[in-house]
Amino acid sequence: MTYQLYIGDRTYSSWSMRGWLMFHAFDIPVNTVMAGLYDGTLIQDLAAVAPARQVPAMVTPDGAMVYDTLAMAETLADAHPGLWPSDPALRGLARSITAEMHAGFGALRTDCAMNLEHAWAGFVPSDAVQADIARIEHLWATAFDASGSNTWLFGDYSLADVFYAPIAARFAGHGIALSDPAQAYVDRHLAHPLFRQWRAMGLTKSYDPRPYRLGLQETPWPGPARLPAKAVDHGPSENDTCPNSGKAVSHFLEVDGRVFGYCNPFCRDKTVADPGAWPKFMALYQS
Ligand SMILES: N[C@@H](CCC(=O)N[C@@H](CS)C(=O)NCC(=O)O)C(=O)O
Repeated sequence: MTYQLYIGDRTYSSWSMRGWLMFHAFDIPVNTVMAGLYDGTLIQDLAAVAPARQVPAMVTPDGAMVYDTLAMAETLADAHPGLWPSDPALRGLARSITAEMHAGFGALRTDCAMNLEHAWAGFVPSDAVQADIARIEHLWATAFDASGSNTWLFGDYSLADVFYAPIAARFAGHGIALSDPAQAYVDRHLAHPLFRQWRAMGLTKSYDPRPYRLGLQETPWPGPARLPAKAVDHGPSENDTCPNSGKAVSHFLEVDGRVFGYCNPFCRDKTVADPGAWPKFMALYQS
């Protein structure tokens, strides 16, 4: 038995992103179950983890049900070393700024929904949003000062970074002007392979109507440049077996006039969305 993780739509569910990152960033094996956050089936899809009524939620290998990201983080940290900073003072600070994120920043969360599909041009933060931004920048600067890190908040990627990854997405998606260190931290999240993989999986699903419209101009997502790839109907492909499963290929994509195959549409489509996010694809492409 392994962990079961229930998540909602990847493009929009910032809490689900945290739940997923807290497994994958630390190589904790997990089976993921999609719940219909935007399909009206959320409560019935979460029946196995009642009384949870929001995503994410998880079931531990021992059968314990845990349904809130902070509770999930501490439950995983109890069982797996290395999720929080090892230094007690840094660990206390990391827990504090994580708890503040979990409980706060209501104006930012209300006005700047996470939407990994594209960015907006011309967003003007209200005073309340600006105050949240200033507070977050202050917390990030405090973490960098205390840890001496100029990469992740406390040196190695920790649960604090997990909780601020969707904040980075909200800042990037709304073109929020930041100090250089804060912008570098946002860019680091956008370039992180797991962030890119999460986003690419989200982009395999389309929405009509699309949620969270702001009536502003849409601009391309500001993360690393995407290799131009498109789905194609037919092979033959350079590879006979799927890079992920080893099974025979049946679904195809084209990059730079070269065709590659996968054994199912989801793996093909998430690779089309961002080929560079997937090391096994890039190994094939660069071979
Ligand atoms: N405090 C919760 C918040 C989870 C949350 O708000 N999840 C949203 C999706 S991002 C949700 O399930 N919304 C559906 C609803 O509230 O009915 C946590 O930290 O896990």
